[in-house]
Amino acid sequence: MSKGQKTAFVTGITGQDGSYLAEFLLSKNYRVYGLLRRNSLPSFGNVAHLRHELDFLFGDLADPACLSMYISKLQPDEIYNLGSQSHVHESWAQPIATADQTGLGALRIYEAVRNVSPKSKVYQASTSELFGETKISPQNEDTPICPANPYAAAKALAHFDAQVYRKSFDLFISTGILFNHESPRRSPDFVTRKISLAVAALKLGLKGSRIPLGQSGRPVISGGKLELGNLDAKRDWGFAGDYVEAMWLILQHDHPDDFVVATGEVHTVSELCETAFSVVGLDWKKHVVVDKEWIRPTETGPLVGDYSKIKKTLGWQPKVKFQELIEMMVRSDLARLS
Ligand code: GDR
Repeated sequence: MSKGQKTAFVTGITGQDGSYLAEFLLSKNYRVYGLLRRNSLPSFGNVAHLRHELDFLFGDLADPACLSMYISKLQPDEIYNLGSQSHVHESWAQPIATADQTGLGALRIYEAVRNVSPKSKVYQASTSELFGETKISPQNEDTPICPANPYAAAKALAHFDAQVYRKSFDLFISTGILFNHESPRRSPDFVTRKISLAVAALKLGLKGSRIPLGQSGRPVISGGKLELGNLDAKRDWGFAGDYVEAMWLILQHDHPDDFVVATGEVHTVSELCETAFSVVGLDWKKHVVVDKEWIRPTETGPLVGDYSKIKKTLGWQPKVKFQELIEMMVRSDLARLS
């Protein structure tokens, strides 16, 4: 390790955010250690292209002993806790695993930091889902936290404990309350990527086994139709590549705090469909049907963030706009599937 080089320990490194953050930190000359769950075959997910530049450590957010061992050994300057069961819909099917990974996983990191590396700064990935069915719009750092699904309840534990540990033990634990953030690396379990893959498959006229798999491992189109849930849901969609810079800035601040990271723009799922289909000149209404299976027991939102605090304090603002983001995703899937 070169003199003065900073070290970062990242959980969730193989995910969308982990991969953009790893690229960002490497560009700033960090030594980056990523926690990787052991599989029978190595699986590097979104960081396969960086596997020679990153240091991987086999472990699990479920295991406090391994977290403590790594954090004690590395004494990392910065820890980014991005690992979680991050799918809202799935959290009703896996409420206990979600609480364990998403809620207790964060607490295990805070405990390890408190006990063996109190100088490490911690970034905790909080979420707009904390605001649940709020009537306040836009939401900011003072909007009441009111979870409406098991995922958000687990994230609320992690969020509140970040504040509790910060105050009780004088630790540098900050949170970024990130609104939806997407990219071509997004898993097809999430609505933006499910749509961009379906649009590309429809435009290219893919049939049978050439149709890519989407949510829950099912083909993204069936009988020429894209099956979606709530088309009226309202979200604030930004670009993941912009948001990882916010994570880093949050840890460069002179004290730990909570920051909303968002674009301040709200769109419905219908508008998202319209935008994505229009990139390839198709009429979304001819291809989208509602399937009750994807409708959630409770819906959150309208979720739209007020990012004025991070703009004023850290000078961060989003660069990629909604239209550009969706176009980027559709074009990337067209190229990938062609
Ligand atoms: P979200 O993202 O739950 O907001 O959480 P997702 O893309 O899953 O849903 C966004 C909205 O689209 C509606 N929707 C559908 N969603 C999916 N996945 N599939 C569908 O077919 C579909 N049809 C309509 C949903 O009801 C919802 O309103 C994401 C995750 O990344 C979280 O981990 C993160 O914390 C938040 O964003 C901020």
